[in-house]
Amino acid sequence: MKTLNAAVIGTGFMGKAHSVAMAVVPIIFEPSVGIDRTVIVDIDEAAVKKAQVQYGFREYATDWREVVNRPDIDVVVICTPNDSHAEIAIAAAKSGKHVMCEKPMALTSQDGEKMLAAAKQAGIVHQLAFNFRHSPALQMAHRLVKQGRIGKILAFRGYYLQDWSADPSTPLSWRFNKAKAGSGALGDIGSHIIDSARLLVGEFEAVTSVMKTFIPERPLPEGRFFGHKGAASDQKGTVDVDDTAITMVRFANGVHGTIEVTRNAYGHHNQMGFEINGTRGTIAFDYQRLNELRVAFADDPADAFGFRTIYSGPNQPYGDKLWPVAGMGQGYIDVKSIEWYNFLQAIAENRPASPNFEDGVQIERIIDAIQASAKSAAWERVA
Ligand code: SOE
Repeated sequence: MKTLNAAVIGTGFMGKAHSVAMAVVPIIFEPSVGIDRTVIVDIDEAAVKKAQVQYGFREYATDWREVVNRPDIDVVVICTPNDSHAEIAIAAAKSGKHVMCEKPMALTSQDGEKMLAAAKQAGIVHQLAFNFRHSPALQMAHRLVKQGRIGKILAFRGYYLQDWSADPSTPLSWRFNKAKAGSGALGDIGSHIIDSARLLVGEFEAVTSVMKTFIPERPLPEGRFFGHKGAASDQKGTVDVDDTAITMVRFANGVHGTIEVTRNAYGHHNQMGFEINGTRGTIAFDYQRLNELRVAFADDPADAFGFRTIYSGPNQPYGDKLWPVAGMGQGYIDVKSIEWYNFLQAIAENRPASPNFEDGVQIERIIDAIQASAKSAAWERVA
């Protein structure tokens, strides 16, 4: 069996998550190609030396440019802040490497289009790390929708609520800086629920939105800081991105929906979810209970009518490879390893991965339309 050599760029939360998934994916899923944790890259030498040992890489490096041009590297995994995604992905594609890129794809849809063009020209396999869509229960929801179990879709009610930035003393990381992040809650977490909405309901036609920054200034971090919480200095800096975006959506197939995102909702730690109402039932998913799907069907018996919970397990896509009994529970790394299995199979079978840079560009266009609508206070069509 062929083994691909991977370079992971970035040692933060996502560098770690991808490294763990790459370590477990061969054991859980037996993909048709292997993956070797060859080199990990970060400009901070102390951090990358530590990560090399902790995450199990053969080598470390501090210059991504050298690494993406190495002939022995097959796959580049981009886990850096958003402003460097385009440059790294384009260089990696030009050098013929397959690319797994963290979300949101880029700072603008124009940058996303350049990444897509480079990937297409090079004929590489490209995937965007919208990991939540791979949650087994969410995949079950997708299957039920496709089977017509809830009839014709009437409405989609989506949300992604977090609370790590609700505290004004949370330091000003790159996630609060437009030049580095592109947008705030909208791109960071809104992109995930937009991805799920496109998967479950279909393409967006037009949006109308309000956006707001609740906390316009934050303390600057003490030292290098990439995380969600951390030490703050006594100097302050300006937040120039949104803390919330509330959007009404008109899908191309006529369905109406709403999407609310914020990182300032105390009590909601990582609550990505949705409810879909159809002519024959309702499906509800909430990532904080990621093994569960709440369903209510019009043909349920009258004496047991209302929501009930079904559990993901061997019955869901890829479930036979995971744990033997429904309700045993899947978690964050199971989902991340499903993402890796999909990517490796796409490479092995020489076919497009999903979701890929085409999806990423369309999500960036939706983000552009949401931002335009928040300015114009009108409905904006999605390009
Ligand atoms: C921060 O809001 C964040 O780390 C996102 O960037 C991730 O995409 C999400 O998985 C968890 O929260």
